[in-house]
Amino acid sequence: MSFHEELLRKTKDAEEILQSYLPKQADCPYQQTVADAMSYSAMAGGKRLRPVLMKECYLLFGGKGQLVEPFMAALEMIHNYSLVHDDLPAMDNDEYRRGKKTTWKVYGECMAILAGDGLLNLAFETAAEAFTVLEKESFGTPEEELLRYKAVGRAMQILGQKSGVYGMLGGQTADIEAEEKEELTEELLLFIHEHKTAALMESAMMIGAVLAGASEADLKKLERAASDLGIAFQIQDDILDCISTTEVLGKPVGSDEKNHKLTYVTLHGLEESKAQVRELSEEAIQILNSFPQKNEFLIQLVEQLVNREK
Ligand code: GRG
Repeated sequence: MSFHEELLRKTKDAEEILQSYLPKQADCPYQQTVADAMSYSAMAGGKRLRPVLMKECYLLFGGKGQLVEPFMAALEMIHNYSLVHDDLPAMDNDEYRRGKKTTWKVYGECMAILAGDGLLNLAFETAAEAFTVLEKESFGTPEEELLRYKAVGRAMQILGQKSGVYGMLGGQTADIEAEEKEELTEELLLFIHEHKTAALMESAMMIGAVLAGASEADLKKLERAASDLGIAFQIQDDILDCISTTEVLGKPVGSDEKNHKLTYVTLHGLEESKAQVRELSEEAIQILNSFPQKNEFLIQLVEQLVNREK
């Protein structure tokens, strides 16, 4: 099977797992509209990159069975909540995402706010389902079982930390306030990329590893690789905003320039930005290759992400 066929299969698997945890019609007698808005945004396409990355890190550290699945769905819910809220008139005021109307354009602002809140809450309810998996699957001796319970607790901590005030939400705050600033320093730009974008990649890769039983030392290394990957991914996003087309990206291009937004590209130019993407992705791959365990698909995925065209 080629890399692209394998990626397609893994993306589809991640999507099916996500769908299985979305609200059920029978459970939503008077809240069907918000449940529909949640499903609309979660199932509107998307690369499903974070759950796929999580599963590959789970496999890298020898993870087996379904323990990782509730967390794959949970992280994708958090990612989708952030996009729903980011598109709102009070934030980026965007009408299109992934080639479709944004959630607030279809369901109105109130429902879009509630749909984002709903996805964020459902994410933690879903992650807690990992405890149900633990009750059903056998993970060896009582001591090994206890370690798995602890790992699920640690994974929930990472999930909250990397998406909240110390992670993505913190990055979004700094990004919004940076729009009012005359000058954007390199330090602030890095803080924004590291928190707004890289934190969820770190969450994905660290949770996959921790659930498979990786040590704290390995988690630290993986956090660095994911940070490199996340920053490279964001710089590539800024590059694509300059050089791609609306048809390819499924959203307006040139928005950074239109909104007078300072990015790595406006700060350093296209060529240096491309070189930085290469350098960061090489470091991420070097870290991944330093583990005794190997996952060739994961390495190819990292290469593909930073060279992506949409
Ligand atoms: C509202 C708390 C809060 C945060 C919003 C995610 C975000 C923060 C803003 C969206 C805009 C943006 C450029 C974020 C940087 C991360 C990024 C490139 C997100 C898009 O991720 P993809 O390309 O999206 O994986 P798909 O559509 O493939 O799921």
